[in-house]
Amino acid sequence: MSNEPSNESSNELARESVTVLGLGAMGTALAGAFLAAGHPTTVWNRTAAKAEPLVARGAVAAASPEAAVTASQLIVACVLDYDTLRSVLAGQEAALAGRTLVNLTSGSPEQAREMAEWAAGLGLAYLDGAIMITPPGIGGPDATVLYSGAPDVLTRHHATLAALGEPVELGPDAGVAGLYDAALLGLMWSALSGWLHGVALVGADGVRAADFTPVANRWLSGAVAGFISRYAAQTDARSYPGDDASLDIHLAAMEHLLHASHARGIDTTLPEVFAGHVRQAIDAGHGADSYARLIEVIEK
Ligand code: FVH
Repeated sequence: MSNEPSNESSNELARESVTVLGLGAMGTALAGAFLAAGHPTTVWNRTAAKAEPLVARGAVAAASPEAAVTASQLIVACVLDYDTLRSVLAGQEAALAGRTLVNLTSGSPEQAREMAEWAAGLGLAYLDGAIMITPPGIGGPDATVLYSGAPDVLTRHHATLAALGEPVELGPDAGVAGLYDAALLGLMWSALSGWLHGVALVGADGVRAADFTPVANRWLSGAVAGFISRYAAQTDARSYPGDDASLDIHLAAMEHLLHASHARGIDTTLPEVFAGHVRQAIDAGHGADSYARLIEVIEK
């Protein structure tokens, strides 16, 4: 019998160790994904009992942040906020030097840049990240994680971090992942509230959300995604030819939506917001331009 390791055990040997700091809903999902991908995983959480289900799956529970930090070269953190992470890492500066911290805690671009500066002072490689999915989706096909910061970190740890979701690299400025996060969440809330407005509107006439939603999703992922791509080019060029649909046409359609909503007693706050933007642009003489013209209203 050969002494050579099988392919499977060589792969096991190749999987790097990782430490996860924070076992809330998200940290637990992250640690679970690393375990599922075969990474030796050390975990630490303020409330130690949350580590137990992961230990049952093969994780090692560290008794202190210091033990967690020294267990792996790669440390992935996901706690409440940046202040919490700084408090967890306080006193670990010597242990952190020479390691890599991937911070998937949500925060502002400014907090990320400050954290990157702090890490640079310690000789700690720092990558900031933003998770664009909820915990049950981690490791699944719709999971995307945005990263920005130390350029070589994602390259070195790509295979490990890919266990969480598709890694998207956004360059060396640690603040950019958080900036995209805020922008994309704004987009998500606009879409969700727009969809709920639609559900309320059709629901008032007896249509179920389950019947409306496939039509809404087809519209969003096809035509609306296409409008966005077209208007991205116009926005960058600061030129908004209204050759597909002018703001005058949009406002007329918005008046129909407002009328239908009023007639059914539905809250009109949301359509009033975008109708307000369109009216401002039309009042400034841009009624023949495309919807992309509103960037100049929004930017002020
Ligand atoms: N859940 C989600 O869908 C979103 C998706 C996008 C990214 N966010 C961000 O992820 C961070 C953690 O979110 P979470 O959902 O895991 O939150 P919780 O389940 O509430 O867990 C919070 C963890 O933070 C620990 N923690 C809180 N305060 C302290 C402290 N003073 N010292 C040490 N640890 C602390 C908490 O520990 P414990 O309460 O279990 O002892 C949890 O581990 C967050 O930035 C989201 O915005 C999630």
